[in-house]
Amino acid sequence: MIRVYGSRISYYTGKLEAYLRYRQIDYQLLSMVEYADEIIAGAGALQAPVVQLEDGRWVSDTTPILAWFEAQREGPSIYPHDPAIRFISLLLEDHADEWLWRPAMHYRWSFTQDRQHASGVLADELMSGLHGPRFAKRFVMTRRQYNGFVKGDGVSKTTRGHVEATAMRAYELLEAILEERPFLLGDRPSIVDFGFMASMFRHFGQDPTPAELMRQRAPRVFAWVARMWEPPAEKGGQLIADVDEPLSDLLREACQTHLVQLTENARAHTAGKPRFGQDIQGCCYEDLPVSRYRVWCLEQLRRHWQDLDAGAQARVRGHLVEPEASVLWEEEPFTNSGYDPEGLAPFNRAINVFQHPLSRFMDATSRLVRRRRTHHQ
Ligand SMILES: N[C@@H](CCC(=O)N[C@@H](CS)C(=O)NCC(=O)O)C(=O)O
Repeated sequence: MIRVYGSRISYYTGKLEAYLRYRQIDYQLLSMVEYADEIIAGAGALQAPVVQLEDGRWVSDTTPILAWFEAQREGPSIYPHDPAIRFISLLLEDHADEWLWRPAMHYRWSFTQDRQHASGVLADELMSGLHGPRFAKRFVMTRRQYNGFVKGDGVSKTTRGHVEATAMRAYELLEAILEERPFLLGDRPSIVDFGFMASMFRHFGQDPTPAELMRQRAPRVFAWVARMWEPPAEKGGQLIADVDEPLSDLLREACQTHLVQLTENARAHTAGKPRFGQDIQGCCYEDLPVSRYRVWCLEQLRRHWQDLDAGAQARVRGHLVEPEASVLWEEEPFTNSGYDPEGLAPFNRAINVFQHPLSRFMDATSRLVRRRRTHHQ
C-alpha cells in the first residue's frame, strides 16, 4: 500500500486523496511530524502531501504526482485527449491549485469558528506529542497560519473584500458549469475537477463559514464535492470537445487573476526581490512573498504551450484574455526558477511554495516531537 504523509484537513492532501479514491489505489494516511526525518531525506521538504510508493521511492507535488500516476495506466485518462482542451485543463488546474490558496487560508484563519476548528485539528495532528496545554498549541498554530498565509500573503483591509469575492466568484463560476454537466469537463472527472477539489473540499466545503456560503450559494458545487469523493465506479463518459460559455468565463477569471499573479511573481523573482505587489481586477495587493515554486509553475505552463501546434494554440488563444495571457507565449521575459532543471518531477527534491521562515516551523515542531518521544523511550 502506498504511504501518504499529510493532514486530514490539508488542501493538497484532499486533492490527492480524491484522485487515489477515484483510481481505487489503496493508501495509508500518515502523520508528517512523526516521519519528518524520513520525508526530508526522501522527498526534500516537509509539505502535505508527500508520498512513498510501494517500491520505496518518494514523490512530491500533486501536479506531477497525478500526471505520473496517469502515465502508468491505460484507458481513458483524466487529461483530455484533445491538445487544446488538455492545455486549458492544465491552466485551470494551476489556477485552482495556486490562486484559490489565499482565499482558502483567509476563510480558515480569519474567522473565529473556522480557526477554532482548524487549529484544534492541526494541534492534535501535529503537536500532540508535545508538552503543554492544547489551547496554547492551538494559539501557536493559529498565529503561525494567520501570520504566514493570510496577513503574510497580502490579505489586508484593502484586499479582504476582493479575496472573499474571489472565492464567491469561484462558487458562481463552478455552479454555472455544473448546471451543464456532472463534472467540470464532462461526464467523468478530469484533472480540472481534481484541481478544484483542493480548495473546494478540505477548505471551502468543510470550514464552517465558507461551507455555509457554499450550501446557500452553490448547492451544485456542494453536491459535486461529495460526488468527487465517491465518484461512480464506472469510469466511462465523454469529456467536452470544445469550450462553452461557462468554461470560457472560468478561463477569463484565471487569466485576470492567476496569470497576473504568476507574471508579477516571476518579474519580482527576476529582479531578485523577496516581496512584490500586484493589481488584480483593480485591487491592489502589496507585500506578497515571492514564490520560486510558482516561477516553475509558469515555466511548466509555457512549456505546455510550446508543445501545442499552431492550430491548437489559435484555438486556445480564442478563449484567453490578452494581454494577461500573453505571458504564456511571449519571448522568455524572466530568469529561470532553477527548480527541477532535469525534469525529474515528481521524483525531484521538493521545495515549499513559500520559503519564508515559517516553513521552518514544521521542521522545528517535528524535531521537538521526536526528541520528546526518544526521551520517553
Ligand atoms: N505544490 C504542492 C504544494 C503542497 C503544499 O504547499 N502543501 C501545504 C499544505 S496543504 C503545505 O504543506 N505547506 C507547508 C507549510 O504549511 O509549512 C502540491 O501540489 O502538493
